[in-house]
Amino acid sequence: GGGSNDPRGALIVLEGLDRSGKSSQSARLVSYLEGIGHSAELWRFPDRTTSVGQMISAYLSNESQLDDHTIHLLFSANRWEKRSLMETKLKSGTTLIVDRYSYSGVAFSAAKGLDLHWCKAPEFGLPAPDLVLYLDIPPEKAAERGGYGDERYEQLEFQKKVAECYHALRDSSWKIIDACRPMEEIEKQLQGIVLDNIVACKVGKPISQLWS
Ligand code: FDM
Ligand code: MG
Repeated sequence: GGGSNDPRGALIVLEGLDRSGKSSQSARLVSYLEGIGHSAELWRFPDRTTSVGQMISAYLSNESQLDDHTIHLLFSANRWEKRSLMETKLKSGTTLIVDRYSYSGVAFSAAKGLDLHWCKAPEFGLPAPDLVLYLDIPPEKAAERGGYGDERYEQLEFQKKVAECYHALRDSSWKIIDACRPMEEIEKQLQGIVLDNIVACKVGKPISQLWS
């Protein structure tokens, strides 16, 4: 293994509002893929383990205050600091299932009123996902599920704005998943879509860059 002609892994991102089921479905997907013999890893952004990630975490838990532009750039920096490892893993054949990515970065900042194009700019050149699974749920329904914590952004009125901003980011790599259905039904649907996508990547589709 490891040769440059070996099949690469797929970069698969789950996006959606808080409480849409991203984290549960990401974890289930990785267990499923590993169970059928694929090399797969669960990643998430923000990655709170790095020093940039710790600044982000302090901001989200309201322990620190930051200018909206500053925190936006920190979220982006948190992806850039993981870029080379991301590319290494993909090239070595590992599929990455990523819980939130640049779309969260843009949608949450644009929902505060920052310019959409300004928000997208620092993401230019990051690896583009092969597939974005958008777990679609009305903000009111997500809020009804309970389990919003005390972190910044976990409020219904703000989530409504985030949903609108997500909408503006949809492109051909997106699959809209009805996230109001039972968890097992969604899980089965995602397994099928992801397997097809992994196969497509193995037959030589190159990794592209945001935003394409
Ligand atoms: N979030 C997440 C952003 O505002 N920008 C980003 O780039 C990313 C990746 O951080 F409210 C927001 C989305 C969410 C918060 O995410 C923490 P988790 O998934 O709840 O940890
Ligand atoms: Mg959260």
